[in-house]
Amino acid sequence: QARTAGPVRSAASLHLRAARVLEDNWTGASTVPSRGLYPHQWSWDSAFISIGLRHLSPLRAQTELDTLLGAQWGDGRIPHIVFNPSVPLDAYFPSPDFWRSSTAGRAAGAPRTVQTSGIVQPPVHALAAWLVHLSDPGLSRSRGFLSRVYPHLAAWHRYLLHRRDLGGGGLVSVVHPWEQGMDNSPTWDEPLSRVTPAPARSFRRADLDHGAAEDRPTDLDYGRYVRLATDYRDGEYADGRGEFAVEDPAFNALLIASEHALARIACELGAAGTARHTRAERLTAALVDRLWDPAEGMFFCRDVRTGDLVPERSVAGLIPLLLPALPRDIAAALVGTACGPHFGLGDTTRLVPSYDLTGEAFDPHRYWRGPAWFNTNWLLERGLRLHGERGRADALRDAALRTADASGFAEYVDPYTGEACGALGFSWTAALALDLLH
Ligand code: 9YW
Repeated sequence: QARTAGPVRSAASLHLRAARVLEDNWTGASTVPSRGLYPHQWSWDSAFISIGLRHLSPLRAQTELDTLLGAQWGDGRIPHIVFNPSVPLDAYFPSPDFWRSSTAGRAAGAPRTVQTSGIVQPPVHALAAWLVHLSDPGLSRSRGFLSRVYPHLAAWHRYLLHRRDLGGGGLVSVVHPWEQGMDNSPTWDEPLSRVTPAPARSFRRADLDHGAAEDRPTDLDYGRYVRLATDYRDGEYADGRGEFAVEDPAFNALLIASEHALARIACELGAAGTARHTRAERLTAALVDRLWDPAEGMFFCRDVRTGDLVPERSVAGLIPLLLPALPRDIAAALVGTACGPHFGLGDTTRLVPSYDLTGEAFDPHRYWRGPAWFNTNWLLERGLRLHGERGRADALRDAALRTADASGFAEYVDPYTGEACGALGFSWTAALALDLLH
């Protein structure tokens, strides 16, 4: 892919610093998102991390994904956390004794030897596996990487498409805000308001030991997260019963992008990929049909329990720009919205914020309620490039590289100033910066 040389002053030193972050966060078989705050393996983090690791060590990138897939459940779900048994229980909440995967998850086929959570995260994995393969096809073939991961990834997509089509329109629903990955996005405020929070004294938040309370979700949010997860666990992780079910455009777009990647993987393995490409196109049509709002020029979440679209503008509603089969007029409208007053791309913001700059709930420092994140900006950079917006893609790439570097590879940043928020030395920030450098 041709890219103009970036104006980052020293690409070599940025490369070294990003590599050091990933080195420090490597545990021997996988990478923690952040040493203090998130001391286990997270699902979509690992996918993004492997996309950067492939530029340092394709072998380590393969291992990252192999380790995650080793914790897959019998029903095909890839858990959002794989717990490291040597980390003390109180280092992260909710810990393995909360999820109780090996007992409560038995019916759903949770592994016996490793402890995991019971919810999922966005399916970036097949896309990551394909990109990891491309970084060193010789090594990948000699180690049978794609033939090993393919059945796991196919089962993962099957789980989502068959067990999680809770709205009946062909799209996948998330059953917890943590599943979509943007934990406290204002999008969840309305659907979460119906959930009775677990009492604050019934759990202890470990995140506040590491992050500033004003940058993190509130206690009320946490009470509701805990209630939803407890109910899911107590129902033995069976799908379709919970109070919370939402079709999210980013989660579904990532599934579709990964389905296209799985088609390429099938071809590489000597099978036909056509059926998967066709399915990805059908899913793209369903996404447009169910979640596109032509008047607003972006995608919205659908609350499956009420049937209504949730009228909050989140960066999740721009992520479908990633899709190759998106109609041209929709891609153009998304670019217009990204560059308009709500997200300020190329205008008022350095990086695309996680939430509407003009929204009532906007807060430039609070987690997914305004700050800019590097994974979403990486996805948008790809989408812009895919749809021929090379100038904008180059500018966004340069801004992401500068901001990643200047912020010490922060977890998220103030979208206007680039000021670091959350943890520093955050793995996917370093990994995706490495990918943008190459
Ligand atoms: C938490 C690890 C995870 C990310 C999520 C992010 C946060 C975990 O951290 O959730 O305890 O709040 O929201 O997307 O995968 O980096």
